[in-house]
Amino acid sequence: MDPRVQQFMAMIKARNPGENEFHQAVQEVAESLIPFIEENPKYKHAKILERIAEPERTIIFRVPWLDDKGEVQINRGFRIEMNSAIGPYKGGLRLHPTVNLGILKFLAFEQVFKNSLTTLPMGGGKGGSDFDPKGKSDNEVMRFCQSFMSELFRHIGADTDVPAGDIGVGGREIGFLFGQYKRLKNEFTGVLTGKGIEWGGSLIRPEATGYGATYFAQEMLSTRGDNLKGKVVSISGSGNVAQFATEKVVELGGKVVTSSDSNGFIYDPKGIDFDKLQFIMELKNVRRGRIKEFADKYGVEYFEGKRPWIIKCDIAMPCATQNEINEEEAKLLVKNGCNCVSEGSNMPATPEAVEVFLKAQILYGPGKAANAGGVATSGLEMTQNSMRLPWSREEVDEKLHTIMKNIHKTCVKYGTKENGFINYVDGANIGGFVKVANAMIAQGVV
Ligand code: NDP
Ligand code: 2IT
Repeated sequence: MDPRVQQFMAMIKARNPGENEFHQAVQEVAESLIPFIEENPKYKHAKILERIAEPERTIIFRVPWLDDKGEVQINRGFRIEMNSAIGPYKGGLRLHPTVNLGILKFLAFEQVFKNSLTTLPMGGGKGGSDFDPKGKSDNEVMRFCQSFMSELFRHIGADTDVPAGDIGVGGREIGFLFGQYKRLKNEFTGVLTGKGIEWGGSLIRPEATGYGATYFAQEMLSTRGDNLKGKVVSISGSGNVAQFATEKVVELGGKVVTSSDSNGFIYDPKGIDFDKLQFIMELKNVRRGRIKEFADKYGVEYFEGKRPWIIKCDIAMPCATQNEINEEEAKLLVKNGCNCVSEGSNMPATPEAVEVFLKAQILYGPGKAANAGGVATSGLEMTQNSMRLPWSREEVDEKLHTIMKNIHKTCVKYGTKENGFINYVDGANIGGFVKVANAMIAQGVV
């Protein structure tokens, strides 16, 4: 490892003990940025990298709520307000039993660069709780959300910090959170994104992350004169991002052969068509069941406790969670002929897996570029809320598509190596950094 990176990481690890995912996310960025900063000493003198890795504010709070039996439950709530140099803090809320400070700091840190890449005026933040929505009734989820917002409301606002969805937070949760915010503040504002279409939401926001990751794959493929037509695509997850990535891939002529949840994955060699996708959407969004049911219904294979990367594919789109592709799986993907990875989830590849993709010089689009379509469309929702005027589906989709093309261009600008290989990791890290760093310098030592 570069000794400058090593020294920087020693400081990060000492200041943030035990926060492994945060260390991982910072190290990847430091490896791209430290050489760049050496060439641009103004960033070094202003200690931008040191400042950008320290949250502006970290809020941790108790979330007590009553379950359906009348028993008191206690969860922990978080909001990491990472960086506001180019706009209000912006980023999702995650509800999952694994949520802790280190995971949310990694997500908030990546969000800063991602949001900058969108070209929209959004700073970075992330929040959530170790609450597990699985197996909870709608009323329990509502009581949790109301309690969570009863503290969070004093820290957020349409011009301060604008949360949205992430794992475990979709339209239902945003509704409960918004209702409680409005009640406490007596204000109807665009304080959250991912709202329902009848009450301030944007068309295409539910689709945006999955669509965007597919548009990004399309852009990467086009650099090699290729496209999605006839390609076999493996997708992990079966939630919001996975569902709409599947929809767009199928629309563009690809064949999606896998879908998964935390219990296992299904392999459908004929491909998941729109009817089968409809089944997944109903299964996951309404009945909240397990993906195994797909295998039972359509008579395809189900792999309990396994991830989809053992299946031969041309393109892989991880859309579930962090560190869901390890070194061995990355090697297998490459060996099986996969030449494009577009990340719908945040930091799905371990550092060793990333190394495998970069060494093989395949098209590797890291989450902070490839999945930026979600937050970009959140930015478009904020714009519509400020104007108090909604845009049509076509208008939002076109803007999303243009934003993804521009993010790809930025990655090409900052990530193209001497031999012509586009290192999208460097491209996204440097491309996301410059605007935030310049804004921080302009705003002084704050
Ligand atoms: P959802 O909650 O809608 O879906 C998550 C999916 O991933 C489910 O299928 C879930 O399975 C699976 N999953 C979650 N945790 C794990 C785990 N630890 N191991 C295996 N599988 C798991 O979330 P989203 O689709 O919104 O988010 C998916 C990813 O995309 C996350 O990394 C998120 O940060 C990222 N992302 C989301 C954006 C958005 O707009 N929603 C924007 C950009 C990135 P199960 O049901 O069994 O838990
Ligand atoms: O990781 C992400 O970019 C998100 N979960 C979406 C954040 C947002 O504010 O829309």
